Amino acid sequence: MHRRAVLAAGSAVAAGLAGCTALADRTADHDVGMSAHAFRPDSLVVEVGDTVIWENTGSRAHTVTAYDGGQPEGATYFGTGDFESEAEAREAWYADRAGSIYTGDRFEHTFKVAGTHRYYCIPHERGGMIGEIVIEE
Ligand SMILES: [Cu+2]
Repeated sequence: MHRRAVLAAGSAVAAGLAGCTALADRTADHDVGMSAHAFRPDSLVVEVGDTVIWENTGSRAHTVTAYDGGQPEGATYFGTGDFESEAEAREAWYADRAGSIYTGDRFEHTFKVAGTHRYYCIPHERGGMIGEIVIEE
């Protein structure tokens, strides 16, 4: 399984209002990229306390949206946009595409609970754009 240290990403983090940075700031690395309808890799193993950085490396708009029922006990919702739950994120996306990230945009989340965190892209879920982040102790 793919495993790597996550960079400290000082500048990317500081610049990242809501976890997204502008195209011009694409100097740091990312952990999960996005093609037309897939997260790459679709499964990533990191450790508790690690920050995972997604980047839209494709040309379509995507979301990162955690499945409410797909998180380990005690884990909080994560996803693009400023939402508190999967239901809220879905509603906002269907209303006006809120929560979308575009080519070069980033999203990051620091995982504090061990276990498997499942997520998907709202517009491409049916096309199989589903991923998981496995957090090890
Ligand atoms: Cu997508």
